[in-house]
Amino acid sequence: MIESWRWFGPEDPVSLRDVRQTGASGIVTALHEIPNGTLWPEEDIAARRRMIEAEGLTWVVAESIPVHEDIKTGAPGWERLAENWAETVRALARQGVTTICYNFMPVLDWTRTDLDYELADGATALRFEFLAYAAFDLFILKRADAASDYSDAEVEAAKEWLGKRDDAALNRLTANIIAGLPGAEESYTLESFRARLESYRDVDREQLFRNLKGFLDIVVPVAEEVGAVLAIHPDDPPRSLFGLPRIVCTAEDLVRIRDMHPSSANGFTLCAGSLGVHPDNDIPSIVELLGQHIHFTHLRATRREQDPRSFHEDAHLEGDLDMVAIVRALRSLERRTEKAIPMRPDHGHRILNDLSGTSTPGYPAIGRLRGLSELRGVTRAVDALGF
Ligand code: DNO
Repeated sequence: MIESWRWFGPEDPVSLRDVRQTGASGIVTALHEIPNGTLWPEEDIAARRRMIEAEGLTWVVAESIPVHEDIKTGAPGWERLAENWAETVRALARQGVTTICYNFMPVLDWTRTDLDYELADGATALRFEFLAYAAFDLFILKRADAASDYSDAEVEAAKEWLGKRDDAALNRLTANIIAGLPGAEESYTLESFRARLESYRDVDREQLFRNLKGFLDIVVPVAEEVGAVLAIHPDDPPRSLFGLPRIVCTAEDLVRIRDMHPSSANGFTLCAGSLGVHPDNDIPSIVELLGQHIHFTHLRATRREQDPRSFHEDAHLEGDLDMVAIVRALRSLERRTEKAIPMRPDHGHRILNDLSGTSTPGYPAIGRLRGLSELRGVTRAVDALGF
């Protein structure tokens, strides 16, 4: 595995020098400043690559080239946006960046209700609390069809949850959900969020699958031609939110996407934390199932709570996942394919000096370093013991 680190660009409070000190060698980044749907100029890609190389690091994955909403809804003109996306793949490949992460989540990228959920030891974690989400949906967003998604008891519980929060807490909840978490690239007000949801009125799961297929028909041949590989990221969390369809949630979904284009350029990001929230997802067997279509991995663990629709992010080797089994499956895949997969420790708790400094939600330096070190240890042990 190529030990890698997500870096949000020159504004990231964790510098490239810091990254180097973690022992990681790969950088995962994007030109976050470029609006969705716009071609990334090759000279900007080259400048970013030089900046990374000047620190002795290598840009190993572009995460993400955002997929414009019009491609996901199939709005008029979506083909041109997909062609732009493919042109960005060409430009990245010419600059030596050939692994491309993206997602196909409608409207929102990854979603959490709490970015500073305090754990027993004083560290903080990211959390998705079902009742907070329901309270936002029903009483803050006031989504038209929301009530039909909840039982009477859930509506009551959400109301009670809301009643115990002050304005500051509710504003924070709203911002966490719609203002855009790091890497999400889109940010909404309540008004623009409602309008976006409306644009999916005629897009159900089947239509979204068709729209993904249309997109892949344009971009996979280009990736093949330039020697790049595409790695779709699973939906996080892996279930429908706000009545929107989500199609990258289960092993069945992943196989369906793989079968749209059998070429290995049509591939996946194995995000253990996202897939792990769904109780049916057995991640080591997903690694077997997708095999050479896995081009990138995000390793982190989640823990489902008493209400299993709620979860928080646990330490990298804890939670509901068997991380040792996941690492073993990935190492065995790498041996079979003779290809090293870039891996980044995904997210991390805020611990130690993270708690007093500024950090990007989910991406503190020390919490991630703890994750990386633990994963490095597991990997070395798996190799040394010949598991
Ligand atoms: C969250 C990330 C997501 C992910 C994108 C991939 O931390 O895993 O932002 O990068 O969804 O396109």
